[in-house]
Amino acid sequence: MTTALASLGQSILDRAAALAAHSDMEDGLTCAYLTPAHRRAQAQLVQWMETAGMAVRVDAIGNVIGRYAADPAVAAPKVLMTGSHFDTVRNGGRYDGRLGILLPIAVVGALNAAGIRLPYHFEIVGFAEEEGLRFKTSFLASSVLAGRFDPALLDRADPDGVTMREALAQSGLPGAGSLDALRAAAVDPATLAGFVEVHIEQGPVLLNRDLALGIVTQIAGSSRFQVRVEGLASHAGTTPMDMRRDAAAGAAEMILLVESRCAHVPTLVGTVGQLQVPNGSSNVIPAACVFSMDIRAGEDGIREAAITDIVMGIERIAARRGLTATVERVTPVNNAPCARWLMDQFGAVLRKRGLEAFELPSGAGHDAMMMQRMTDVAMLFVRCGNGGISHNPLETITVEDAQLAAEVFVDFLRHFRPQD
Ligand code: HGY
Ligand code: MN
Ligand code: MN
Repeated sequence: MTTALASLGQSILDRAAALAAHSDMEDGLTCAYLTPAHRRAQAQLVQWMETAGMAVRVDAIGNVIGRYAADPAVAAPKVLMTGSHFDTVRNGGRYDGRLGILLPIAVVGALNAAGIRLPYHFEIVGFAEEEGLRFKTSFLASSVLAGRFDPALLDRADPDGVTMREALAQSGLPGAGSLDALRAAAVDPATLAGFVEVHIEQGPVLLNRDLALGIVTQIAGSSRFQVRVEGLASHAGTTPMDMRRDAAAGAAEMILLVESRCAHVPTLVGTVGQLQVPNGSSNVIPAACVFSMDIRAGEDGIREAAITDIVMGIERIAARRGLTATVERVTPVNNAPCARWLMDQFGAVLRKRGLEAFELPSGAGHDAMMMQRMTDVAMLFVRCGNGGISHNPLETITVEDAQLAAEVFVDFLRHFRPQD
């Protein structure tokens, strides 16, 4: 086993680099749902899982699911699931999501090479879509697995006007986007022993504490919105300042409201990451402005209170400026606590190695949030270098941390016992 474990860290980093070569853009990594690059990444994962010794299937939404079958001597084995997403944000990092697929594949390869079977089926899921880049549908892939797919999403269009229904129909995926196939892809929770996700931390907490690994206590809930502000187009040179109904100026005031409302409450954060003046011209007062809004907090009540205040504030600003504002809630996901019994099994493994079993909450969203709706979950965070930056090409981990995380994950799997 020791030989098989020797260079897992390097192989994980090498594969992350190889997977990042499949990109929608030439100079950086963008892998949006069901693009040609996304399909190539998916095919690569199938191949790596098969090589590692897994039986692989691709489901109706495009998830790649590899099974490392249980020791045949075990009667009625349950399934322990792991995984994360292989889609990315625009110009993102190569470890966000992908680490949680590549690390367990490397681990299964090592177990298989050493002839070690586990007393449960171990499944790795490469989730096809978590980031929401193409259809503004974050957690799409895990929602299908968790039996929570929203059929209304099939009519949602990407920026080129292609609906998800059309994209799935042309995808070659099983079921071609039929609702029956998407519903049938749900996993029966009774078969599961739990879900664990390895993920890069995407923040500076572990780095600042000089720790390679951490155990997640809970994942902060998040709500995303699209806000459309409408005003009146008129001449930039002739319309007096007090006669304008400027949608962009109104949006600017609304964005500052998001910032100020979220600024002084612990764990509460608010972000406007997209902002457009559709069909704008430099010499025309903006008739419309569209922006995204992402609000998160460690407690659902804190997030909901902030949302209420912000939406009321947006309406007040619009009314004062003679504008209209429409606020559409895109994806609400509640706070997801991790299961103490699973966290404790990670903690025991870390302590046995003489490492601190440090616990921290996650401010970023993860597939584990959706899986937590159907089974108990836990997450292992791996230190993020470069000051903890993520959703950025500068995102990085070290080969030593990847190696340690893989070894800890092996220990976890070999000691894992389902809850009675
Ligand atoms: O936005 C998030 O938290 C996640 O990385 N999709
Ligand atoms: Mn991400
Ligand atoms: Mn992620």
